[in-house]
Amino acid sequence: MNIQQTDKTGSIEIAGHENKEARHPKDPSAQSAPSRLTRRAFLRATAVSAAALAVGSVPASLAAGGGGGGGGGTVTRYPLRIPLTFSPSNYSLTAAPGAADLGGGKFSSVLAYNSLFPGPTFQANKGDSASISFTNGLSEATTIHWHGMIAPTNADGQPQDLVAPGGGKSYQFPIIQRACLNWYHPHPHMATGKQVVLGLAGAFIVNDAEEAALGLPSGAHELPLIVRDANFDRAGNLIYNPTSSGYLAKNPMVNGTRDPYLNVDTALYRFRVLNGASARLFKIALNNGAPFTLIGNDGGLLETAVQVSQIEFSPGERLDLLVDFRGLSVGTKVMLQDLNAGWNLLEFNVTQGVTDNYAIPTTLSTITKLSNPVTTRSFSFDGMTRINGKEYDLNRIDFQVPFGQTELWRFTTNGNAPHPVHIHGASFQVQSRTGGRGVLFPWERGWKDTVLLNDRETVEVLIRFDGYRGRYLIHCHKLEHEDQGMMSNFVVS
Ligand SMILES: [Cu+2]
Repeated sequence: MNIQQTDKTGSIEIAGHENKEARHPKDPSAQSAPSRLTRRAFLRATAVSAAALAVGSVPASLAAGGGGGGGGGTVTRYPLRIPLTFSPSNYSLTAAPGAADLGGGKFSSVLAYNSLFPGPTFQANKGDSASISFTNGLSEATTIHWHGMIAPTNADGQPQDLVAPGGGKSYQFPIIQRACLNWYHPHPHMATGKQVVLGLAGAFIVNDAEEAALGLPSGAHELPLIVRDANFDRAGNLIYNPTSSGYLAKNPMVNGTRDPYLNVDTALYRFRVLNGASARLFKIALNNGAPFTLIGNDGGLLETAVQVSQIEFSPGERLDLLVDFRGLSVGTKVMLQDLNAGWNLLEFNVTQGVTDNYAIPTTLSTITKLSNPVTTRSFSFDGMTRINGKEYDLNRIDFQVPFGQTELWRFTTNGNAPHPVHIHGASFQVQSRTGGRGVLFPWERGWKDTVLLNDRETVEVLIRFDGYRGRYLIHCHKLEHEDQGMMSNFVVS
């Protein structure tokens, strides 16, 4: 099969071409995370490379993995990086500038957790505890938000709880939720997009007994796939050059690898997929027309497996997919594609014949439906900067939510979508979508913490906060909208 590389097509023009500063960052202090930056200054100050965020002479360090050649059509492909996996119990994590091989053996400056790009994958069981000792080796403040984890306010990594440059914080929380793929990333107001895009993100997998009993593909047949886009300067360093409407970059990356391939067996694989982009919607499909078997999403397993041939998902959303290579002969190549941009994301090379008779269970889980909401709240995602007419204020609490009661939350927009709506502190169940696409999709069943609100749409969800009392956030997960103020504090009490 002759795969045509298409990653230069379908990309969206970045206005402003602000990356001169990024190539020659003269004044790193000008790039530091300001707490009182205006929106105009946000755009002016954010064209930046990772090198600009070095503290003094923090040495660049080398990311694991990568390198080597690889076959595959007309484009040189590189082995997909598989992030290393660790327990989050008594783990030390440092954010700092580093260097990563994005494929091909050439190192690019990035921001990295423990010199890994993407960051280490955490894996824990329900009932375990996370205890992470964090050190900020950046030249600006940051936090770590555990996206999808139900964590108490003081461990949720909110913008109010900044960790200063050179400082540290202990993030401790019990793992109280069902099995799912979550992730972690910075959440400092007005600097989240920059820090995430320059490299600070990693997967956090929760397992439980219900999932284990299904005997799903595991070991070498279970992999996280963090899909995102990226822009580079002439030297190949990752840069952040957003516009106010979003960072839509010109190159796809999976697990921090450009043009990746993965050698696979004739087996069933489980891929835990995260849209780790700042603003881009991906519409994934396999180029051989085979469907994915969708078994889960943000909040874990669905009730039943469903076959889908295309899935469009937004920043922050996760998918749990089974891909069946069992009927294919050794030598076959299958491409995971993004139909929105016309990109080839990841090439699967079937290289080894094995016997795999695993039968996908028809019933995966039982999900208790939320019902009978006591309150309805409406949230209008206005422009690129406001919710219900207000820009984010760190110190303002916009509403109070009673603990343990089911509410209906309604999301509307008057333009500038997509707005991926994300809520901290609880998962929700999507009830309806009217206007716009007008339907709910199979990957929106079950439990979610991020839902795509697209043009002209109204989306309703049921939500109940039964983890913790305390301050949480609702915000747009297009990181440029979030950084410009499309975020709101509330208190569960
Ligand atoms: Cu938005």
